[in-house]
Amino acid sequence: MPISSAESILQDSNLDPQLKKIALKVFKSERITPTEGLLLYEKGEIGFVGILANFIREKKHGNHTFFNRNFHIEPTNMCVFDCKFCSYSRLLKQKEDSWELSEKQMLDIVRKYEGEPVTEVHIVGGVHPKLGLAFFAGVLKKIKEIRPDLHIKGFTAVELEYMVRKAKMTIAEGLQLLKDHGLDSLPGGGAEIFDESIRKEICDDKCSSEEWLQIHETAHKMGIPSNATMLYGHIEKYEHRIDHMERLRALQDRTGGFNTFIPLKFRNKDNQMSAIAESALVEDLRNYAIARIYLDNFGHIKAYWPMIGRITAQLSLNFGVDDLDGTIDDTTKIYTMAGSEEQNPALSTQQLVELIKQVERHPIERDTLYNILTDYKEYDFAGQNTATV
Ligand code: V47
Ligand code: SF4
Repeated sequence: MPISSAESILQDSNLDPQLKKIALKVFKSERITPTEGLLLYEKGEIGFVGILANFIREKKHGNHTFFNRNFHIEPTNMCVFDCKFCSYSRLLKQKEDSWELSEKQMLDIVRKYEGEPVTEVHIVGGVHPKLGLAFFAGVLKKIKEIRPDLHIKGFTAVELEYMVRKAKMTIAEGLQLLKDHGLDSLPGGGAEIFDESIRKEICDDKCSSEEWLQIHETAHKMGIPSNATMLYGHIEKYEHRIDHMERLRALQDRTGGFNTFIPLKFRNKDNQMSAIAESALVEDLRNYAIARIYLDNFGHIKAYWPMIGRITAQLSLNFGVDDLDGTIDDTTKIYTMAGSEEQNPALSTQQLVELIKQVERHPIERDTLYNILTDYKEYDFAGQNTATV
């Protein structure tokens, strides 16, 4: 960020003194408190929080904007749980449109990418009453036989808690089994909002906040890194978002095992919370920014472009976001069914790179663990690469 933006904040005599104090802390790389986080939500205008978040983002990553080449496998949309915000689950609701992939169908998806430079498969779906731990361990092993180079990011804490409980194992035993069969990291889903009273309203029957945090802590201690999400823009209040991020920040202090934080904007199509209006773009950008400011110990903030759309994704890069997930194809349905901007999310690497360059950021292909694979600043798609790392 140009120094002048930071200076202009500090020299602004009309700025609320409490906000100025927060700005000073941010410029000195000091951690803000929960009360200060709440103040940012309540009083921090978009331009103000944007300058602070961009300062942190550029201090950590300069202009680099990360993405990876991944694909999704969604084994099923049948789910034993009944989250009120979910437009996807089909077991407890109507049964039409339901699917359940066989092992062969999942492996065929992996084979489809033979010879393609994808580096990650993201496996996540509904919590099926019968597809259990042993089944999925077998699938992971076979995926690795086909593509030993592929990083498997699979199963939310919600899926894990259910399958491990059904297998009568401890979380550590279940995770070890999956790790031995090829699981490399956990996605961030299922976190929703940790506040117990809100969780009770929106997803009462699935794993508790405490269980979600414990599963991630156990995974981190076993050398399995993970992501964290927050579902926002429904019935929660700002204080619940701060409480959510506070619990994540505390866990990250203990383990350092989170790769990235992904705010997920509630989408209201075809679910039991459809009467709730979706959050405005300004709120989405403020939320990215405040997350970047609050989660000082998280390396990365991800905007999941298939859900928020390409234009908001571009804007988010000035509000603390440094990662746009990947060049996923149209195999992910959880958001398209909930009314996301992108009805058939697919972007080629070239399109994603151009999207990032259009807003004068520097595209970097990463692997799941944020190792740099290719620098696209000077990349020539028609000829050869002129600047690989
Ligand atoms: O936990 C469900 C969310 C999550 C809706 O780790 C909804 O890289 C908005 O976790 N409106 C699953 N959100 C997806 C997920 C994820 C996505 C992308 C990247 C990663 C990662 C993880 O989807 C659920 C829930 O919070 N969700 N319904 C909805 N109506
Ligand atoms: Fe099931 Fe996940 Fe939908 Fe909840 S959000 S009903 S756990 S698929």
